[in-house]
Amino acid sequence: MPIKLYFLQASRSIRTAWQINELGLDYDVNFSPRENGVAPAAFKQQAGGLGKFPTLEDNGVMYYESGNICEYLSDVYDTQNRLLPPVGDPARYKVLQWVHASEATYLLHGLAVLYAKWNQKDGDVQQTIAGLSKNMINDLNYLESELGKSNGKFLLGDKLTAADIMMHFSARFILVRELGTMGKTWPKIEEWLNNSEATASYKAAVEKTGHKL
Ligand SMILES: N[C@@H](CCC(=O)N[C@@H](CS)C(=O)NCC(=O)O)C(=O)O
Repeated sequence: MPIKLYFLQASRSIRTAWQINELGLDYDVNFSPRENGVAPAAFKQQAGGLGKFPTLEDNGVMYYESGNICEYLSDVYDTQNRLLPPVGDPARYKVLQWVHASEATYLLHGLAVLYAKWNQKDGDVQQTIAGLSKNMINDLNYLESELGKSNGKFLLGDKLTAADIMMHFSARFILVRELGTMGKTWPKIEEWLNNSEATASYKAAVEKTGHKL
């Protein structure tokens, strides 16, 4: 049975679809649009766990958390270690640094802004956002400077890695939704996002899933 990807529209699920396409694997997509901005209850129930997406089903086992799914797919299907170097190789931990940062730093800081916009009822929300934007701008400046050190069109050189696959959604989402960016622009980030989106595997993932932010 092929891998099944539970894909919520406009979500991190695109990371998993992109990686599966990059690895050349066969997969089925169980797609759901959002309802009032969130995942429909029945879709959450089907996926189990916390009811968050992406969710991956492979050989009867459910996998959760996009970073965990990324490591699972790499360990099991990336036999040449193209996207994630082997255990013990220092290069692996450079990639994993970004895999973890994509959630634990970039989206942590970006979503803080989104949740303030959605939920703050009293006081000056713009002041809250201005405070939260300090972390966000610092993070994006760091990404910009690391891209400046890359000797290729991807984060860690001229080859796509799991670092790009995980970080792409975080950066694109933060920039498109203007989460604490305070009108600033980051040209190297923009160029890298465009390079990522120009890969055949990313395009195939978008075509297969209908992903749209
Ligand atoms: N840390 C998790 C976050 C998963 C998550 O929160 N996904 C969002 C979409 S990007 C979701 O499923 N939201 C649906 C909802 O809560 O209704 C991961 O990386 O997979």
